[in-house]
Amino acid sequence: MTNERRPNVLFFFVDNLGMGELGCYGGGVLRGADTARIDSFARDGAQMLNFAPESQCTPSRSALMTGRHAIRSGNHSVPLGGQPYGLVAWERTLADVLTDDGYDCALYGKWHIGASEGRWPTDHGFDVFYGPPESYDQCLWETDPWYQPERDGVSHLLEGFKGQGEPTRIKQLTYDVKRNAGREYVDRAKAFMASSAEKGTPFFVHFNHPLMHLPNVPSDEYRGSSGHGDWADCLLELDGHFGELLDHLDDLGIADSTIVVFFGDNGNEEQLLHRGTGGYWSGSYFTGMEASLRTPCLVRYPGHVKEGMVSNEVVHITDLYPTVLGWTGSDVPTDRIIDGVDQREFLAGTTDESAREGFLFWNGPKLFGVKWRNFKMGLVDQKDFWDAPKDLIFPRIINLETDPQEREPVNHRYLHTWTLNHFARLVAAFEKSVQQEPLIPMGAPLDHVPNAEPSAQPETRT
Ligand SMILES: [Ca+2]
Repeated sequence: MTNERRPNVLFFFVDNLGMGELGCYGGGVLRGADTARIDSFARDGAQMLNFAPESQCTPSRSALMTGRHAIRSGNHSVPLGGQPYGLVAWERTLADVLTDDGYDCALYGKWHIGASEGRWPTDHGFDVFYGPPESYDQCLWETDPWYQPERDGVSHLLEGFKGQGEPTRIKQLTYDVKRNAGREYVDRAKAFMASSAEKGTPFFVHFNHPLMHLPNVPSDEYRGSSGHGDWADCLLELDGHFGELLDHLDDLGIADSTIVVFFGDNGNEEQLLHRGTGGYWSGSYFTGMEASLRTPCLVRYPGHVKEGMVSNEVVHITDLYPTVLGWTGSDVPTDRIIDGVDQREFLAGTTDESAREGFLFWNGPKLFGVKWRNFKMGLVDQKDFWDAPKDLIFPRIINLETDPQEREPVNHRYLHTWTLNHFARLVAAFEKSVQQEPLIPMGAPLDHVPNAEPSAQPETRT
């Protein structure tokens, strides 16, 4: 495929976006913020009601970039306290593949799947990276009376370029820098898209907004904009920044040739001062509850995605990998397990059914359950982030159509135990795939290749 025919790709990836925040998902004015631009965008393409991220920031980002469950890549948990982590060199990210097909690739905002030599975004296909190495909570350090920067370390916003080694420290990641980082990312993304469009080179812009990750405090630009407090101001900021990027595509005359995906990386934040909402669904991120297993996802690609489509079919974040690479005319790697399935026909409206029936879900290294159509098999009881997980003596089967709040341990009228056949089938398929390609352990060396070390397979607790 020649570059003239290849579409651009813009991901607008929102941190910790609960299902109850946006107007098109039953939030909006109920949250004090009319998210009119996002809601209007939803009607221009496909709106997913059952789009599954993974349950934490790092695993979701790993799954999105590789098309593989994070457990396969050793990125199943958010890294804590400087332990080695991240993608091994063997992994092929979306940007690795698109770079080989002539794309300009940029990442703005959080990466969170490697902060050491060989694991930066600029080592995995991105020409440009501007963002923090890890998580935004580090911007709160400087507000903490017990923090001493010379003793405890300092987090920075970084800028990196492909082929130039370690990214450069631009400035300390302070509370005010975090608040206004979205503005910086928008300006940089607009300049990058304009430059590529002018050259006639297709681009992949992976835009990671710093909202709705704590601290959820609006930028100078949006402070007081809603009249309903910080949270609503933040929602208006998201809406405004997304609208600004859409307007930019229009101004460049490339809206029709650009795949735009607006989506979250996981469910709603739970920490008290920055608590989000899963809306219709119960629970928080870092759990196996539906609020953790769903996040908004809107896809627009004129002529390829059905306008006005709204669906409760199961779609998984790994599906974006083969789907986007299908649209860009790129080859999906065949030398490794890819969990994502191609959803192009489903999104085009050619069929009403998703290309997948369900998926396994983990929290950290532990299998928490399996979803299959409107049913869920839970293996662990844990509602919110800080609740202690409890192993269940018998799998809990939930029919999400009759018990969306997941209040009953079992449907006493029907029991639904026949669904265990389907759950067992999905688990068996995963276990078979692990025999074919061992899981990469967390913290594996950069040059680790899974098939070369079959004995390296960690416990999967399945
Ligand atoms: Ca997140």
